[in-house]
Amino acid sequence: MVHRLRGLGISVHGLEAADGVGGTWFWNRYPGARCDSESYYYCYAFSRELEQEWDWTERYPGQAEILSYLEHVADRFDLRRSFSLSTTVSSASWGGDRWVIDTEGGERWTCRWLVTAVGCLSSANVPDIPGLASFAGEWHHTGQWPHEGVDVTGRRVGVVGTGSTGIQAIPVLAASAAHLTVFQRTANFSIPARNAPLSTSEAAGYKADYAAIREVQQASTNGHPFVVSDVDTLALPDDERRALFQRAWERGGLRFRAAVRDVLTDPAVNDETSEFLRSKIRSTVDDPEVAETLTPRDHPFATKRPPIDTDYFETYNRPNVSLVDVRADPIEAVTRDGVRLASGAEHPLDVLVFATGFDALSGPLLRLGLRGRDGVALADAWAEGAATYLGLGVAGFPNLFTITGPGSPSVLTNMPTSIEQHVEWIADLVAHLRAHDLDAEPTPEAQARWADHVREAADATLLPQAASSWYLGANVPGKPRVFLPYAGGFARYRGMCDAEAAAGYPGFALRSRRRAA
Ligand code: NA7
Repeated sequence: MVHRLRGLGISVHGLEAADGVGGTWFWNRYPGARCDSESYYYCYAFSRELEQEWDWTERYPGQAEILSYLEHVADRFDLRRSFSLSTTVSSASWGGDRWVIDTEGGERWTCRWLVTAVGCLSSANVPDIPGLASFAGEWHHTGQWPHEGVDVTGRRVGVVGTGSTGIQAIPVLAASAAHLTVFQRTANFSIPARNAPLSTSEAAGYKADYAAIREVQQASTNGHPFVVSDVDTLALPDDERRALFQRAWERGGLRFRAAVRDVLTDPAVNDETSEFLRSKIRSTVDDPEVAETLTPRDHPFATKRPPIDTDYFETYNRPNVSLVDVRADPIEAVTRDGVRLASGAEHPLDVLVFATGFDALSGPLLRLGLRGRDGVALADAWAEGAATYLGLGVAGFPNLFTITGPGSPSVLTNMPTSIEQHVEWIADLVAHLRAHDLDAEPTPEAQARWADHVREAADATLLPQAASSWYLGANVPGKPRVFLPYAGGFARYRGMCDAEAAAGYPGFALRSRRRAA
């Protein structure tokens, strides 16, 4: 965004809480942290030179490699001089013709346009468990992992949470801990990632093919360069359907879903797929009771963010790993020595890891302390749940634009693809506002129509069936239940954003600054 606005000759400055660039990949340094998108497309597409000069080393990039890439981008485009690091925004208020931004360090900034790039998964959700302060060992949330690392060698480690993060961290922690106890609330589906080094010829092939790869991404449902299979899975004889699932399983990763048409819209297709994945858990995990506890039965496959893994289910065959079902026997307290369950069972621990996720999508925006027209707080405007127009702006908050905000495809897509689409769109709008000396904010009517459409798009899929999903805000106690990302597909969404711009932004109230002055 900074690079793009600079290119338009607009004075731009970035405020960043961390003391380095990298966002998610700056903070999430837990063991096993790795991207679920493949490296050749989990990257920027705006610079052909950048695409050609950067060499990824693995099929899925690890945290350290993505962080180096982002540092490289910051240097290559000379972006650091436009950022204040270690600068946390404490509040941002619309002052009638500009935003006034205060930081925790006592600085004040003003600007005409405020663009948020706070990420969808940056507000850590640490469960409020009684007694945590009394724990004599060390505890960490995976999204705030110490930079110096945590040596678990020979120690008793507990992990709470089996989402994408827990599923990545558990096998790596188990390899060095004396004992690992996994506290599972909801059993999860997971597909093997099949990570591997990227060969020189594969990498060269991708580089030669980038134009076509980007085209497929732009035309896709979720920003990945996969073409969804047109095979009618249910029409296949049982053995052929199983062979199709097996081939997709062997290929691994998020591509699995592209092999199964209608998996998120047709309950019968989803049932078949879910059952195949359950059979894989049974055939991988030696102890049938442990396998049963690990088997998801309360939500259809992919209605919660579907993790991909390296040896996740295999890890439960290790003698130093135990699984505790905290849905059956909830965590009652953290004690000085470990975790106590409702039944009274005690699990002594030296290190407790919270892989408990985030106050997703709306949480990072609410933490900014935004106040719009008439001093209305975003927290009040969103008391019934996050509401935006196109996920790009909020009624009552003039000249505020939200990169991958709630109501946009964001977390249902390959994030760099969605981020770049928003950056381009916001830059065009800002250029338009500058050229015509206008302020802009979504109209309440456009925002209400969009909320209906976001709900309809989710309801046309099986996604709302996962009752405990963070897509719905269900993971954070007291958070209003609203389906947050836009499930209507990336290409369709991009088309609607383009149409909005081409029509002169009819969903926005555009007010002349001259008249206001
Ligand atoms: P997720 O996907 O929100 O997973 C969090 C996990 O922690 C999930 O298994 C939760 O169970 C569990 N959890 C949360 N709170 C508790 C409490 N209080 N007690 C027990 N268990 C709990 O977060 P991740 O970090 O794994 O992944 C987030 C995204 O980051 C990921 O999808 C990628 O896009 C990157 P639940 O399912 O809610 O019952």
